[in-house]
This record gives sequence, structure tokens and C-alpha cells, in this order.
Amino acid sequence: MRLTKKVLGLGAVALLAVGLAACGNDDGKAGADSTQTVGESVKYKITGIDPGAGIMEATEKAMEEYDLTEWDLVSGSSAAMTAALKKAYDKEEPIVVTGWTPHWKFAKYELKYLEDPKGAYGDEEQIRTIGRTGLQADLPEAYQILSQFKWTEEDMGKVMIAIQEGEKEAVAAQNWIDDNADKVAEWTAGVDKVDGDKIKLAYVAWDSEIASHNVIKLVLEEMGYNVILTQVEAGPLWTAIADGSADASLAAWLPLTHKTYADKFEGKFEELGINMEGVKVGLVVPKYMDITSIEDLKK
Ligand code: PBE
Repeated sequence: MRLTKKVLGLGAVALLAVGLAACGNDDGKAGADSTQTVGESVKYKITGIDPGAGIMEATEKAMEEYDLTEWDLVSGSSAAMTAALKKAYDKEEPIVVTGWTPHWKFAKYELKYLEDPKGAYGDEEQIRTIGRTGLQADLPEAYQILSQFKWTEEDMGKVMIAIQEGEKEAVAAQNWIDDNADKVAEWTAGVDKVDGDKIKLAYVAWDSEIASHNVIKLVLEEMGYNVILTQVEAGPLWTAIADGSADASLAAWLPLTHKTYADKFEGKFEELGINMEGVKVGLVVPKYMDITSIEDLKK
């Protein structure tokens, strides 16, 4: 449709507009103006999240690889991104966001990942548990529980959605634990209770990590720990694990999303295991948008 605008004179565009309206383009969908490119319709803006998130770095790289020179990646927060998504979605307006799975937004809205033929966002990602060096010697019971902690997208989804629907984080986590005693028993298998030992867990305010850290906090408390949850940005989180000011985190997305952090702090942290398989990051749009690939952003 961009082509018609370029090839035809203004008068012809005006005439054509009447025809387009008759073709069902007047369905009230703001932003569905078919004379616009996707870029024009979203003002060449990708709605991002916190600047330290791995997905922001991956998106900057993707923008280079796909030659999206006119586009801007706008940083904000996970909560601001979902607010912008809701606002656009409610009006059926176009929007491009940095998205990841697991996330409640896929349950709430009809969304799709843009295909990534150049593999800018990597293949399958995992969420891994990391700890400071010396954790095993200092807090062996916690180390074992954290190493045994793993769950599924469905498990996390239940906690995330409950929180999103207004449940208090701790209540959503406790409800999940009550319903999943068998899984919790696997994480704590073979571990003796402790007597009030202190453990500091660091996480970032990403919906996925809010869910996981609230669950493990209660599990560790049940095992006798005094758990301090600290919410930080991604950079400070990795620094805290590396310098030992935090003990552990469930928030390491690897091999790609947090590669820069993992490389930077190599040898200064320990991987305790994979806590979730098959997670994903990329660019996400509502299904009503008529594009399928990141390459379509160039058109
Ligand atoms: N995320 C969620 C994070 C990891 C977890 C995809 C927003 C990031 O991009 O760093």
C-alpha cells in the first residue's frame, strides 16, 4: 500500500481513500490505515523495558541486523510495557513490544512473536539459577534446594496470572505451593531444616522473576531460612552475585539473554542449574497486526 501512495498523485490517493474505506478499512480500528507502513503506524517505536534487561541489548542488535535504522527502542519498565500493550490492545492499535515467555500477557491477549529468520534472539533459552562463589560451603541446605528447584511454564503461569489479577505476591506464591506439595517436596528432598540462617536473594521486577522468587522465598522460609528478597536492576543483580553481596538468584536467562553479564562475571559466580527450559524472548505484536516477521518492520 505504501507503493500506491508513492506512485499515485495526491488526488489519486484521495480518491483511493474512498475505495479503501469501502473495502472495509473503516472498521474503527485506529492505526489500521493501510496507506501506512508498520513503522509509520507505530512511529518507528519498539516499546522496551528496563535498560539493563538482556532483551534490550538483544533488540539493539536485532535492529542493527535487520537494518531498522529509522526505529527507536524506547526503554521503560516491564510494568510500563504491559500498560502500553494494554492501552494499544484495547483500541486495536498497532504496537511492537519486547516480549518474553513465560509471561501472563500471552494468556490475557492474543499475541504473536515476530519471526526472527536471522536468529537475533537466539534459539531456545533457559532460566538458570546462579549463586555467589562459596554459597555451597556457607549455606549447603539452601544451595541444595536452589539446585533442585525447577518448574514449568505452566507452574509459573499460575502464580504470574494470579498476581496480575490482583492477588498479593506472597498469597499467590503460597497458593501455588499448597497446590503443588509434590513439586516442593522434590526441591527440598534430602535437605535438613536450618535454624534461621540468613539468605539474600536478588531479582529484577520482571513478572516471571517476581513469581519465581516469591515461591522460592516461601519454600526456603519453610525450611527454616530467614530470606531477604531484594529487587534490583539486572546489572546490579549480577554485580551483587559476583561480589557476594547477594547469595543467589533464579533470574539468569541464558545462553543468550544474559550472555554479556555471564561473560563479564565469568568465574565470579556459580551456576546451580536450570530452573526452566524452553523459554523465549523476542519482538511481540498483537495478532491483529498484519505482519509476521521482524523483516516486515523494514517495509
Ligand atoms: N526478560 C525476562 C529478562 C529476562 C527475564 C526477558 C525481560 C531480560 O530480558 O533480561
